Amino acid sequence: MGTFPRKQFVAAIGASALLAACNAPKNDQAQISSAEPAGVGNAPPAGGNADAIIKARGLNPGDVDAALRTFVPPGKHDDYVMFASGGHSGQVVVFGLPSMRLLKVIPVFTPDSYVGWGYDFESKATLHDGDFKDATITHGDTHHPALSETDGDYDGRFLFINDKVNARVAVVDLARFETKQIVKNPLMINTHGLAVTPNTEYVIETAQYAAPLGWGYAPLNAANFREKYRGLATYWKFDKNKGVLDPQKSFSIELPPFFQDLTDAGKLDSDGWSFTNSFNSELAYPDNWDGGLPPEASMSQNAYDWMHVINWKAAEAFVRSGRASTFNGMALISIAQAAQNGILYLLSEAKSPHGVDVTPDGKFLAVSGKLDPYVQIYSIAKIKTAAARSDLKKGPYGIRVLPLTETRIAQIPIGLGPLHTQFDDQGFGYTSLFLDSAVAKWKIGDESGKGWEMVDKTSLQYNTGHLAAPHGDTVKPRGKYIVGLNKWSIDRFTPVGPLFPRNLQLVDVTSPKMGVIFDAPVGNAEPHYAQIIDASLLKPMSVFPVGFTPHSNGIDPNAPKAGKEGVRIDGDTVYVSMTQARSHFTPDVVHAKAGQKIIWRLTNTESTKNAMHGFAIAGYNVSLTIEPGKSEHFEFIADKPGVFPYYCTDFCSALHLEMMGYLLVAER
Ligand code: K7E
Ligand code: CUA
Repeated sequence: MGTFPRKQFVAAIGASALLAACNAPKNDQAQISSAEPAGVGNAPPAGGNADAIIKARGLNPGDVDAALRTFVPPGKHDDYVMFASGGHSGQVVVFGLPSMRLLKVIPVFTPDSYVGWGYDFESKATLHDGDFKDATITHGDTHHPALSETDGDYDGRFLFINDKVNARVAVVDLARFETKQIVKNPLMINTHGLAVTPNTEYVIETAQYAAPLGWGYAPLNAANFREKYRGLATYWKFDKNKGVLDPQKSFSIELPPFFQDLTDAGKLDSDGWSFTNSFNSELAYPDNWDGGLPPEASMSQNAYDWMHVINWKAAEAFVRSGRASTFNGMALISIAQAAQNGILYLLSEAKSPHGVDVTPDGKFLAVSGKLDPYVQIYSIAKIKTAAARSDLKKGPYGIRVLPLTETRIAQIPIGLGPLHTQFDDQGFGYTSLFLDSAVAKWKIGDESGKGWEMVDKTSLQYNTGHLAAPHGDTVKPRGKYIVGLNKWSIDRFTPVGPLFPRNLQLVDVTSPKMGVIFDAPVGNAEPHYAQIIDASLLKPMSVFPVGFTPHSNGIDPNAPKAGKEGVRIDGDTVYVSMTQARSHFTPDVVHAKAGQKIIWRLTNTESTKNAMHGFAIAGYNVSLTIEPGKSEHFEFIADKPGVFPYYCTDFCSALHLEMMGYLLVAER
């Protein structure tokens, strides 16, 4: 093009459509309302004939009913948004309800070359914050998403998610739908449960497989397992203003080496308490190798396991009084301290428990044991009354035991393999049945133990894990739907090879009889748990102010600015200050010499909604998607001489293919 001005070039080729596509007006978001997008394809087909379609497609009236309940017309938005864990993909997957449309995948513990997560300097640093000792971990096993709460209800501001395998917790900022922070638990190797307190004072992370605290070593034998292996509950303090977990103000409670599992926080009447179940009251460990039982047999011999009942407000006061010790930089309350100061109690629960869920009024606990066909109901008022008694018997590790007979008020027979419970707005609980592959609906009764009964049951396919309901674990459940997060899909979908999709099933609960109304295959790892929020509570940004960096959640003073771009060489470092906008990079050529370090800053200067641009370069492992306004930076050593095209990876305009440039790395 030589010196031919770009504007004249566009005019010269003369296609007004092309021009419009290349230089779309900066204010086009004003022309497109978010609720009613303009454009073609939004009108229903003319002359639709429902009867003919029903006949031609072989549908029955139930199919049509289900279709109408889930159908969200093109261009219309869903009422609810579901955040599902991405299992061992290390991600969070976002769906709209009731359409079950996939809206977004948020990378958390795993690098992602679409979003550019783990490729730019800032997100790499966030991933490094989750390092284990010196090892950078690039996978995660996400289990339990937990939305931030205000007054016991989701507030739409943050999402927390844990990594079971590496005991990490991440904060996703819902202003950006982007991971903001990752913390590694300094005491535990792995964890499982995650829950928030009603005003997000704390994010509670509980252990799974016992190990020496502080990532230590102790040979595996009965004595060591009893004395040196430990469980844990960590209360991560959340700083709501900064939107980050504050390890300095967080604390942990040492627990016996029972394998802690799910946790729920008390609310309303039971605020200040948390409940963590566990399996392996046997204190068994894997010794099949040495002639003993395999772990699954040795860990399920006892008829009962132990629930940990924790008064976290008492624990917080204990830490503030300065009596806790510190281990690996975190305040730690020992088992003895917790047992002697009204912080920790044990309570029997049916064997191999999984779910522990507090009812919306904060008055009752629903506990399910996988090997027990009941939902066990406990009164939290009775738990608190029992905890205040001075004559409680001591159980394992000197921890006082709350009497089962005084606290458990009902047992609802529901079927095989009960796991997890959610609630609706009509006074019902819904519990998944893993072995029955079903969901059971039961009525919430009263304190005297009356009125707790199953009212309905419907089959799901297959092996349901968690259930999710709109605001289903808050003080204000919204009802309407239950989503079954199923493990297997077996015969539900067109075959796609031996790795089958998981199947999420949407269940309508507005009628007395529940029914499956939609199957949503997920081509991703097992989505263990999900939370569903009223979409109107989410207020994400749609464009960033130009120069925005997530690192400081504000304008980066070093962000490249339009008109001020350039390449500066200082010693052996090349500083690139680059902008991108439809349909060019400025500058479009970067020179370096082999071995020089390149510090490359890139701002997308667009302010138009959705006008993202990609950036990828051959040979140097960089891939980014930069949203309008955002500034990112990455660094590498230009150790390979050669000619390296870089280009925009997002088809952003009619001249997208031309949106490219060269990095020229000369031999020394
Ligand atoms: Cu049941 Cu990790 Cu909640 Cu899986 S967990 S199902
Ligand atoms: Cu920018 Cu394609």
